[in-house]
Amino acid sequence: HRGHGHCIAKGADLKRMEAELYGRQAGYCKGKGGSMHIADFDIGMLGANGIVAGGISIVTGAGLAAKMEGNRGVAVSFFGDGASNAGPFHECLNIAATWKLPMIYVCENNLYAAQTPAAATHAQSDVASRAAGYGIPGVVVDGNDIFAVYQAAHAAVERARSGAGPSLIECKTYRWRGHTERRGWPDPRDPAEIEAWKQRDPIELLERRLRDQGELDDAGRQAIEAEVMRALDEAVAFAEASPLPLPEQATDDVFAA
Ligand SMILES: Cc1ncc(C[n+]2csc(CCOP(=O)(O)OP(=O)(O)O)c2C)c(N)n1
Ligand SMILES: [Mg+2]
Repeated sequence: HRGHGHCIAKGADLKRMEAELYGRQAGYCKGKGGSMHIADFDIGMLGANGIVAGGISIVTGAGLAAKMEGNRGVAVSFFGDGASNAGPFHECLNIAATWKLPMIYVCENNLYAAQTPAAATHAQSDVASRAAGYGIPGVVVDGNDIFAVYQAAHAAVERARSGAGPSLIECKTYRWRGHTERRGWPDPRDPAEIEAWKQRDPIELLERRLRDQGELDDAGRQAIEAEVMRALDEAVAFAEASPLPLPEQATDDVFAA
């Protein structure tokens, strides 16, 4: 589900996203890609990816395209701590640094790759420190603090637009639910650790800060919640009204098998 928030933030259509989750024809991938492969090229969302680290190479290609076209575009790749151990991460950081591509690599480090704790696969706790090996800036930020993320992202966008090249931002965060809730795949994490992170819910942290600053009150909070629920209800109704793909469409849009 890593890509869902990115799609929404980038302006993807909730209705077409929901229809894809339902496996319906009106979905982003006509109901055949599923939750993990939602893409919308029209808004510059190149797609989430079920291949761990696969998206990093695709987005580095977009960074190269932006540089060649000179269009001030900045390509942003989101991936996990597990993905940062895969070859594409290292190959792409190396070439993007060498060619000074307008790129931001955002590692959402939730401390586990599926069920495996990062300490079992990383000799160093900070992925950001790897940036030094490629001669680019690497920063660690509190990924649950939207303002800290915004500041780091702003600096990285400026750097990319100035022609200085890529940055690596490591956002420390957490996944509340297990990687999978399939039977036979128990969640190995300490319940106290999960609880401690729940106390640092990024949405609640934002809400608290906005209330402290007098930017949000109960009525404002309720209005946002009502708007979100309305949009979700509309998306679900849209998805349920769309037909399933037909058997004869099974091989449409399939380029290789
Ligand atoms: C190339 C590849 N290898 C293995 C998998 C199986 N797999 C799915 S999720 C995952 C762990 C990814 O870890 P991380 O990047 O930290 O993402 P998170 O589990 O935190 O969402 C693995 C190995 C895969 N999808 N793709
Ligand atoms: Mg992870």
